[in-house]
Amino acid sequence: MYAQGLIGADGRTDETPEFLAAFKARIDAEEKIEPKDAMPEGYRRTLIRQIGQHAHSEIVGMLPEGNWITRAPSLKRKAALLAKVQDEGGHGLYLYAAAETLGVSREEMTEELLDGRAKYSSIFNYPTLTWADIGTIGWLVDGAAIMNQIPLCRCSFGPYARAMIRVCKEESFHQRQGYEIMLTLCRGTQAQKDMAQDALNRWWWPSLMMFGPHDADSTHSDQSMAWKIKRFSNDELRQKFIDATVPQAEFLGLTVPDPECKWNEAKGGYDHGPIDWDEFWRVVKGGGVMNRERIAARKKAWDDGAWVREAALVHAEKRKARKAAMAAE
Ligand code: FAQ
Repeated sequence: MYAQGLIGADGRTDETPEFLAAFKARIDAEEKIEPKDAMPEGYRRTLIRQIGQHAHSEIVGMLPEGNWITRAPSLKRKAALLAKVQDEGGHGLYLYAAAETLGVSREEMTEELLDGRAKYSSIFNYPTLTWADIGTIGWLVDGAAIMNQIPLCRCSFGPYARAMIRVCKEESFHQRQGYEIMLTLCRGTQAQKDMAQDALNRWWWPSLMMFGPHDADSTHSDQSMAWKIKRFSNDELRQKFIDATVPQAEFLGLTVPDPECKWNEAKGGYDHGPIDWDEFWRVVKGGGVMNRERIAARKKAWDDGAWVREAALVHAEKRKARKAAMAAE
């Protein structure tokens, strides 16, 4: 049986066993796959799904922190937060551009987000209630994002891998600014320390869920690892994150809200208690506290920006016509 694939100089590729074996050989040889290269349709679709969802996460991810820009406690904090939120917007744009090289438009991806066909990270459906939440997002959410994205710098698809290099550098600054907010709070008054602990209590488990379901329930991992899109499984990255983060919490004088979280000498890592996957799937399927508000905000931004997109298109058409007219003179 042949499956019809897109791409390739002629716009089509027959997915014969020989074609698939040749593609696999390129992957195994650590060659980068570029947009105009022949690729299996499943590879292309997996990348569009993952990069599109990643882009949506960056853009929706601006909302929880954007909520605190006007309330940041000092000018320095406001400037840093503003820069961070702008960085996330930039990440979304690189990622949409990387996905567009695979033959999907940003309009299509946005429509999929707005009508619920495309997901975005579960983490952004939780509310930011206090200033300590902003520190915790930088520390834990950007920390988890870095853990997941450093291996993506070695993803087999060139445009995604290259975009991740800059994204990871910026996420690293974000993580530090978050941790520094936490350090300041934890060295402050008892009330500030309590606020920091409360934020850690609310964000710890959702941060662990960012890595996706357990390996046994991860539908895409095996294929994505064979294609070297993913380099580590969800559970492997989650474990690395826990091992890196628990000592950071200890340094702050905070306690991770998991009584089963203990160092396990034999495995050389921390054990952890059970993750509430019912909560994860409820949030992913739209039942989180902020899902509706997040999508409503994205829809409003998309609708409000319609005139800008229309004007840009008309302007581009006019320029093209002017160029053609000049060339004909
Ligand atoms: N939330 O088979 P798997 C950031 C879905 S960026 C919602 O394991 P896969 C920066 C998954 O899509 C954060 N859905 O899937 C920032 C699939 O559903 P589908 C985003 C999730 O793709 C910081 C199903 O479950 N990062 O934070 C989640 O192999 C601060 C089965 O799962 C990325 O997107 C989830 N947490 O592995 C911004 C990184 N997890 O598509 C602002 C790139 C899983 O079949 C402020 N993505 N699902 O309908 C990845 O590495 C992967 O896509 C995973 C999931 C690891 C997220």
